[in-house]
Amino acid sequence: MRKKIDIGKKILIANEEYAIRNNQFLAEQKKLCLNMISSPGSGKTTILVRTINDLKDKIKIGVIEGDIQTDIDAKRIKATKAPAVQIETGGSCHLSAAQVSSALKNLPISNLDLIFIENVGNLICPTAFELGEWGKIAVLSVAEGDDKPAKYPAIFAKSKALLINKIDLLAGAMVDFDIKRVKNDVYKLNKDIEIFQVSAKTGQGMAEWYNWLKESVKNIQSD
Ligand SMILES: Nc1nc2c(ncn2[C@@H]2O[C@H](COP(=O)(O)OP(=O)(O)OP(=O)(O)O)[C@@H](O)[C@H]2O)c(=O)[nH]1
Ligand SMILES: [Mg+2]
Ligand SMILES: [Zn+2]
Repeated sequence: MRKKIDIGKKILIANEEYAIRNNQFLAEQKKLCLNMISSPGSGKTTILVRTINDLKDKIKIGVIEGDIQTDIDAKRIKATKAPAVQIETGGSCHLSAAQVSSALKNLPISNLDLIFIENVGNLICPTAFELGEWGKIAVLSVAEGDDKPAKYPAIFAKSKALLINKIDLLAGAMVDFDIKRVKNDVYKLNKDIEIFQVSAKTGQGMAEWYNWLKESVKNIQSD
């Protein structure tokens, strides 16, 4: 009797083949590629816009923007003059490696050092779909609550770095958020993860994130 493979598994296997090809392509080209994942509104695009502007003279950044609908985020990126390619998923709550493969063809890869993929705002589903990236970056904003790593562990377990964003809101106890608890919970899931506390709005803490990006680009290029 033929073995039954459920449809979800088949989709993931097909995705994996594209992801491996993207990964090989990016490795050959010595380009750092980071897949940014968070809930809607944690600040992914705001972080990217600030990072692109602040690192303009040091790292050449391109962006693949994933959204269910609209090119609002791609326009925000293009306003910085960085190249951006929009993927409208038409309802799907994650990017697929096949979509990223076509988007990569529309970026001026040879002129870039670093390619960010802003995934669809969703803390769960994008975690399961490898895109061929070198690493995942999780973003958690302090307004979402400090229990999120405990409740949604997969993304924190798989990420190379975590940006705890909107720390400006902690001033004057605008929100309750125990950073120590978050760090403890995240390190329990992933002892190697880098954690940065930032405000993409004020720029606080962003320098450490930039140093890590510069170091990561250097490592890929000297590989
Ligand atoms: N106070 C504060 N607000 C921020 C910060 N970063 C982003 N925001 C605000 O949070 C809102 C959402 O930011 P976006 O950058 O659009 O978030 P996103 O994760 O890209 O959202 P989606 O693409 O829809 O998932 C905007 O109103 C930003 O101005 C921050 O560090 N502090
Ligand atoms: Mg966005
Ligand atoms: Zn999905």
